[in-house]
Amino acid sequence: MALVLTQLNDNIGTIIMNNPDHRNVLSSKMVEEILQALEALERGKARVIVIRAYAGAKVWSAGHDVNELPVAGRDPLAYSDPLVTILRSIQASPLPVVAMLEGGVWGGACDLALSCDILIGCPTSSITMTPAKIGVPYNASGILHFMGIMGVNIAKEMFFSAQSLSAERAERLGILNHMVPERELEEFTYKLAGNIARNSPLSIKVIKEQIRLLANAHPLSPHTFERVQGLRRLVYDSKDYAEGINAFLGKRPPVFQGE
Ligand code: YXS
Repeated sequence: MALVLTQLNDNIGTIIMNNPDHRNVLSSKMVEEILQALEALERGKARVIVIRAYAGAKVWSAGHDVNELPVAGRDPLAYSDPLVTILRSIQASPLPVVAMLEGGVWGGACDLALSCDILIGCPTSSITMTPAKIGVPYNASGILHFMGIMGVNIAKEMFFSAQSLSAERAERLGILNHMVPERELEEFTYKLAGNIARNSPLSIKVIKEQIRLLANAHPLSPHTFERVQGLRRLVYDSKDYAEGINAFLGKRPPVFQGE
């Protein structure tokens, strides 16, 4: 059964994550289907893309599939990881991508939403960053992404506490472009998408790529890069990383030892 539905109306493409039983978890299969939908819409007549969950979702996406996190000793968010790949694809897409958020956004799904160009939520769309809850060392590009969008202090609070950020606060902080009542979410999203679709696609494509290039222009010495990778290895090589995953799969709270 397809995990993703794709639609195209009036130059507006829609990618619907449609796996309610597993809360739209970003399994490699789900990610592959999102990627195929994105590439098909880019080749077609779409001028803007909306990515959303099935209507009425209480969970937009539960994030990375914990069953697919590698055992301790391997980088859980490596460059070629399916989730990390789709983040780059959305950020590099020539089309503006609008995240229509209803329901909770968890873990790597937060980075998926934040990789979109415009985020529109409703009161049910909370945002929860979970690496510390599971013992995962988030990756450098993801952390820079969060810092750039919400600032260092809010990023630290989200990563350290793994507590949910309400949609109201997310809008106040500029993480959501808009928060609208749930019953108006779809109409509001597609009205904005329609405005975008009527503008110059070439101008938008170039401006989006300029913003991406300038936002990622971080001079990082090889030494600093290697130090970051070494720090992350301390975590994904740790007993805590294995404990976090086993606790999640065993549906019990983790007991972290700090080693
Ligand atoms: O037990 P069954 O087979 O029915 O499956 C259950 C859950 O196990 C499954 N599921 C997941 N499976 C793998 N990976 C997940 N992330 C995941 N989330 C859920 O979906 C079925 C229904 O889940 P259930 O019964 O818990 O649904 P619920 O409505 O009571 O609760 C919805 C959630 C989202 C509050 C709850 O499922 C939940 O807390 N899920 C985990 C959210 C989370 O911690 N995600 C972060 C994953 S790790 C990640 O994204 C990155 C590596 S990082 O952490 O670095 O950002």
